Amino acid sequence: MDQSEIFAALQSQKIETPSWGYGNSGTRFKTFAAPGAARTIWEKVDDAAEIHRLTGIAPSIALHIPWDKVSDFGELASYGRDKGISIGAINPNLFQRDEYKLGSIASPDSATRETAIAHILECVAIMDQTGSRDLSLWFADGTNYAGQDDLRRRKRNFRTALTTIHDALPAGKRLLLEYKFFEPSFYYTDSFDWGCALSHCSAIGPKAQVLVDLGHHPQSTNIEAIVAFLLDEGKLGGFHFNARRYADDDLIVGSTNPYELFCIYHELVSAQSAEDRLVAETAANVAYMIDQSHNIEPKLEAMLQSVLNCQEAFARALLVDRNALTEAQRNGDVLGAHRILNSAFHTDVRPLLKTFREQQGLPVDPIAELKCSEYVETIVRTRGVADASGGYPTE
Ligand code: PSV
Ligand code: MN
Repeated sequence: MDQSEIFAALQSQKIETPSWGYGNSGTRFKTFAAPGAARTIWEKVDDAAEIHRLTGIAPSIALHIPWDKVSDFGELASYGRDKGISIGAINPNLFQRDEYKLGSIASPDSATRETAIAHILECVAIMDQTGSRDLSLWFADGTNYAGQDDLRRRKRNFRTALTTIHDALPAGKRLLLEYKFFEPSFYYTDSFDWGCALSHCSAIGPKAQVLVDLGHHPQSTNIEAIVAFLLDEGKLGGFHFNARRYADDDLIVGSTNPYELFCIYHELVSAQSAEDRLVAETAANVAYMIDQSHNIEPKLEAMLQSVLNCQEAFARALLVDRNALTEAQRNGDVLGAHRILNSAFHTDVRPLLKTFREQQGLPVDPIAELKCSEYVETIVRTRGVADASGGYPTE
């Protein structure tokens, strides 16, 4: 790729930020209130717009319902539009009602399953008002003990509900099914891994695809291999980017896992130019979303750093000498092929990205620009310190 092709690719990159990454959040031990953290979805859209202003590649925000519920979603969409932000994936909340103690769509209780389906269908209606393409589904459903429930019955209920939802989706909309190997259930999870999610998505229809959250795998899982497999099946729908040390830790994407992120982008870049049309189309439609709630990090700086880390990983993947790599692979040159890939990974792309930003009229050093920006000073002054939960009550 020459520089103009690389710049065209960098210009087309998009990363969606999550509404839940802009408000106060914490661990089950403590939520530290961050000065200036967004208190409403309107303020979250403002923050997303600031991240987009600084990077030029974060033009949408994902919503979590009912956390981000408003009386008029059309108004929210037009508020975002005025600021250059569109409403991205809609994430129904299927884990915070008392009824969901034994699960939502896989619950043994049919009334609970109906409640969950009704909530998801409400989210499908919201997608229409916001212009969202993707319904992003994560289920906390599972069991804690062997024998607690009938696993095959749960699987069937899960599949039946997903089919109802899939069939209710208008043309052009997608259902993205997430998986997670444990937590909050510790014995069994109904959508427990990518194979399980793929099997459901293949069975229920063409509008269903798998969503890969980087935090949802056991240690050492080769996530780029999952990505390659799902791309080849035409079933990779999107990502929830983050990084992990132990489990679903919500760390900044690319902080603990820069090589993994690079290898993932490498698979995506090669799929984008695949001869197989299904693979190329699937790669072109992948939704790149961040799923992180920061606890001690400054909110906006953490989100900005996350977007920039994705940009760096993508830029490095664009530098891979694909012809040389293919030849080395065909010749069985094990380490030669490995070195070709790694030489792109080890390239310092910061000068390239600086030139790219200059050319795009974007801030050359987005972190420095944020740190001295009037925006941060204003939100700290006007929003103050919002209530945070999880600590000792104050007198
Ligand atoms: C669950 O760990 C998850 O990754 C799901 O994507 C949720 O939608 C998100 O976190 C926020 O709770
Ligand atoms: Mn997720």
